[in-house]
Amino acid sequence: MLYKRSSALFKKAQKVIPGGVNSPVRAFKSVGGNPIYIEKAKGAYLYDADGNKLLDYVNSWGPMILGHAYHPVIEAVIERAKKGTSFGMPTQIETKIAELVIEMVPNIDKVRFVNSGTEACMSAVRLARGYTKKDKIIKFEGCYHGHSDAFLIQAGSGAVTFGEPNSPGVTQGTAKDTLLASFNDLASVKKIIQENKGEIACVIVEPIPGNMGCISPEEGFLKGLKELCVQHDILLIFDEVMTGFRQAKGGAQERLQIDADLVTFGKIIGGGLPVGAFAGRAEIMDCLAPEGAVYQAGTLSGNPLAMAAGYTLLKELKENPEIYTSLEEKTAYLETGMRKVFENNKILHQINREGSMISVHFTSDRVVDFDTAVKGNNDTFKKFFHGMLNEGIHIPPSAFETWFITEALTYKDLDDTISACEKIIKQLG
Ligand code: KE4
Repeated sequence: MLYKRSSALFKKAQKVIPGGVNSPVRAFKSVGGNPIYIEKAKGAYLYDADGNKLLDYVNSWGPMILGHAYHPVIEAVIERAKKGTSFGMPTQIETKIAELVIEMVPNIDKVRFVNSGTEACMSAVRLARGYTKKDKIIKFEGCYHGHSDAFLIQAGSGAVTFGEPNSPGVTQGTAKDTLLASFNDLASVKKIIQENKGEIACVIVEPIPGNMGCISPEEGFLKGLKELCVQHDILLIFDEVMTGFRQAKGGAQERLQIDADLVTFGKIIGGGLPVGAFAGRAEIMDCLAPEGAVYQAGTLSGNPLAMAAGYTLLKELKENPEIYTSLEEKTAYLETGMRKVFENNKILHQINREGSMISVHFTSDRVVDFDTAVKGNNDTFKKFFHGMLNEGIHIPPSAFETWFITEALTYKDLDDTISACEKIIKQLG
């Protein structure tokens, strides 16, 4: 594969955009080399600036669950745009998508739309603090909830990619209110609660983390976490920005049969346009302005184009639940195929999978939390990443990311991916 034009475009971008990108993980810092510039995409395929056709396992980091340029979504956006793009006043489409989200997600009464997953998580934490009148929050090492100050305390995703878990610019004043536990380790949560009795507003967690690669919650962990929250009058926030509408139509709450007090969404909910949301039972959500005193706002929140895109995609998912079975089967097929390749070539590996989220780790230890995730051999991952890219397979440019499977993938695409994996692993051997 040639990337001459992408490299030239990247050079040009670096003159006017910090790092040449609008989000760090796109810069390929964790895997080396220059990012690829995408011209267009359709279904499971990307078409880059050098004319390469790439099979996509990033899918805009989750939203493209039914494939790129999904016709009904494109049509909905075109039609909606003809009516104008933004009014700064309420529109019916906002109510329609809110009603649909409430129908799809088991335990929520009300939802507020924002413009990103970061905004959703930041706002949910502020709401939890306002509702409980307590300041401290618990998050888990390696879980990523966006780039709000309170979360950039050993966040996963981009920050881990750069190996600087604490971001400059976050004040000690902020950091002191964010307490760090280890995922899948209830004792670490209990210890923090004991040391901060009566001061903790909420626990925020990715129920199935996707920012350390994909991590499965161990049996009883989330149930135990919920019990601790109930016992100590702490709100449980599920960050479902990745898992929402992906793990099931009702997200991880439905798949894992555990209800959180507040849930955040992003990615799929916007159908590829900038949308985040946070939701919960009315007694909490009604504390938000203008109903209540907890302030939260946004000029483009509930933007009609984004609402139209998100509504159309969610409706497709709700009306075709067999999609989730198909996604599960396709991802399991890919897992089995790659596992066979790694085993046959005696490569130290772990493959983690939950539903249509999957990740590859070059390590002998099971990857169950941040500490075990960082033990992965990043040099091997880099070679794997670039080797797959040269075979036309675009996987996430970081070992600390999950792959996102799209229903647009065919079994031939999956076989091609497994064959590419075999070719690269043999070269690594
Ligand atoms: P955004 O602000 O990027 O829309 O959402 C933040 C966020 C919140 N919660 C979870 C569980 C997330 O995964 C994310 C964002 N995910 C990353 C991928 N690991 C987005 C990619 C990027 O940063 O460019």
